[in-house]
Amino acid sequence: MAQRGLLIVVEGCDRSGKSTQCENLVAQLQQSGNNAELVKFPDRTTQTGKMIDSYLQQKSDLDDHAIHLLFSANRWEAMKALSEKLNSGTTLVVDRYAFSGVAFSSAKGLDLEWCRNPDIGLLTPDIVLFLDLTIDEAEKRGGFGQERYEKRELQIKVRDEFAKLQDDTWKSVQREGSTRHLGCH
Ligand code: DGP
Ligand code: NA
Ligand code: NA
Repeated sequence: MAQRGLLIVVEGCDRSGKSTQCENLVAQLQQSGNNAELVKFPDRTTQTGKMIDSYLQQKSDLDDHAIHLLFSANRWEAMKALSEKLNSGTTLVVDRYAFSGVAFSSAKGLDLEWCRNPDIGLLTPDIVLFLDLTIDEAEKRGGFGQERYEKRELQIKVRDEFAKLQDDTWKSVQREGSTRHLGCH
């Protein structure tokens, strides 16, 4: 049987450079002979993903709790396929995961523990890479886009919520210009 792949989660605020770093990491893993694939949440292609996409583009409105549960469902529906890939030896680099779920919803004012519950039982990451960047730096890198959460005040709160979530599996990667440490191990 193949050795199980690693579940590597990459988290950060919007404009932290996550997408590029995820692509680089997958390419590096592949070049060094590993089976590796990129996974992105939310997956906007599924039924739940289409509702999430519409909400993020502000084409529809949803109760904060309801959208929180949709984001979680969007992860749950992928678990079987991801589990099979890991078991067959593929390492997965995951662009956003349950930490984003908790950080964004609790930044909007929902109770942190309530936010954690729906994601309990998802595959546990082997490592979480947190790309830290101050919101000032994020804005300098081209500014935020037009989506619902891409606003300075909310992003500042999201970064504070992420700081509450870190544990031993986290490695905080200080992006250029980031001054505040979220716990380097
Ligand atoms: P992205 O496609 O990575 O740009 O993510 C879309 C936006 O949704 C971004 O502002 C982060 C936010 N987001 C990602 N996952 C979740 C989640 O599970 N819950 C909430 N509330 N927001 C999320
Ligand atoms: Na975004
Ligand atoms: Na939400």
